[in-house]
Amino acid sequence: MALHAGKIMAAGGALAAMACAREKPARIFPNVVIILADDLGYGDLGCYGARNVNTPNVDALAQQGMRFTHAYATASVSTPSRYSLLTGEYAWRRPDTDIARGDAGMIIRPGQYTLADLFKNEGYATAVFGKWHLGLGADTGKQDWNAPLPSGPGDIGFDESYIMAATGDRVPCVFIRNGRVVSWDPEAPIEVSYDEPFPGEPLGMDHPELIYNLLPTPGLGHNQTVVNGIGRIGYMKGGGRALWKDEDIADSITVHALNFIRKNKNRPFFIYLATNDIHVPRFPHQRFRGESGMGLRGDAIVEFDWTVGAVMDELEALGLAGDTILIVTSDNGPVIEDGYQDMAGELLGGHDPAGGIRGNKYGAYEAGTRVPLLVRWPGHVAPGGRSDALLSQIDLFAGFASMLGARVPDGAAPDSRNYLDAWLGENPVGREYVVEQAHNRTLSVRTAGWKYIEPSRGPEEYDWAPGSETGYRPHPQLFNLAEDPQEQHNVASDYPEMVARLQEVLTKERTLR
Ligand code: NG6
Ligand code: CA
Repeated sequence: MALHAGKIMAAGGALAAMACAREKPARIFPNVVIILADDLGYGDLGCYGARNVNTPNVDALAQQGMRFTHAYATASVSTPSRYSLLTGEYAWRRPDTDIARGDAGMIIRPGQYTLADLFKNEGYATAVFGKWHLGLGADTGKQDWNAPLPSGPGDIGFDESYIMAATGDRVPCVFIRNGRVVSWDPEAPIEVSYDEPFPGEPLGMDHPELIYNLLPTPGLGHNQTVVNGIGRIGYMKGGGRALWKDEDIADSITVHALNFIRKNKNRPFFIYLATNDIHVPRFPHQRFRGESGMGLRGDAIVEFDWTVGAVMDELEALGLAGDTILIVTSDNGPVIEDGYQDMAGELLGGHDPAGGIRGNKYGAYEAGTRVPLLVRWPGHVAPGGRSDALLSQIDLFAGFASMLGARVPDGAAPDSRNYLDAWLGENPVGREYVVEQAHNRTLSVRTAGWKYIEPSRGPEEYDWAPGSETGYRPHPQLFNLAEDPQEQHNVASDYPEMVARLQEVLTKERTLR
């Protein structure tokens, strides 16, 4: 194993001294870049069988690294998925980790030990760019967006942040850099509410003439405040020149990440690059329009691929590719109709965003949480390989802690397990099981051969996500994935012992601690 000696020296005497003091010569400090797509499905990339869209950069990454076929996000929606990735704790252990409003207070508490803390404490420069969706400030709805926010990513281990507070379809529609609104406009102070509209401020529902870029789907919200000719969830006043232009979001996130890489090229860095692509509103830059033949959703995939390529090129240009673990994955599965009239379904042309498995974002079936996942680390991860090991994103924490030889505080990352060998392609098995969470907190367990979905009350389809299935049933569901990879035949009554065993796994996980 090549020691990242240059990085150790450059990171400062303290780090080098620490490494010596602990007499652990095998400690290595590669850069780590996690590129997390939003709502990118298991089948949405060329190297996972996508049709009608080319993703040459991600496909090249697959050629240079390992492509995983059974890697899982922890939840089938964003906030709990990201919470678990960054904290190593199942989001369902806490009541306040569901899809967050744009004015949510900090969900990860400043005192919590995060993946960013882990790297920071080992001497890394740490940063987050892009979609946050984990709350800012102390209290929901109480932020003053015109002043430095009292708490944010900087309080949970990120040296630098350049983020969207929540999602592209939620106010406030501004970027926040290190706790301050970027290009804050004194002429247009910002107010945000998720309770009451601001008197005198026009809303999309009453003023369709303001919506000139992307129409909301009737009945599916996204018709409150209008920004950049697109209706949003939530009420916002002001913003002026600080308001984002959706078509520039990918560029602005990517350029900040590239600058950070350049600035920190001589010391180890950890980057959590959470793209806005391919979440709604899908509104990629003009140069990507028409590139996919699938309309805006496909073009957003092309834009995502461009971001990945830009990072790869920068690492290459700086001679850092060999010293960097680059991971590309997604926060949850795909969705077609998610509230805007972007023709995503009509233009699929035979493309299957779920890549042949059942389900979607929000739901409990496989495609809700089984996501593309690629790992490149030249010299450590064999190029061009495929692994069927069971992986969960919740294990990034323990895996990296082990790689760094780092001690984490008692109680930190309680659900994260060290499967670094599987992540690096050395262990073909990985986890014995993964636990997956659907939007209404229904839990599933997936083993190598079986999938169990616990009984739950909830609609088979949310009326606000037509065409997506939840997988919720009032009775237990068991699928023999070896014979029935598409989860078509519930065999729970044929295998009561397997049902009991997997339910027991969930009961045990729930009662831990
Ligand atoms: C839903 C939104 C959807 C999306 C989702 C969160 C409606 C009708 N739908 O409530 O558009 O924003 O929340 O997606 O409002 S996630 O990927 O961030 O979890
Ligand atoms: Ca998402």
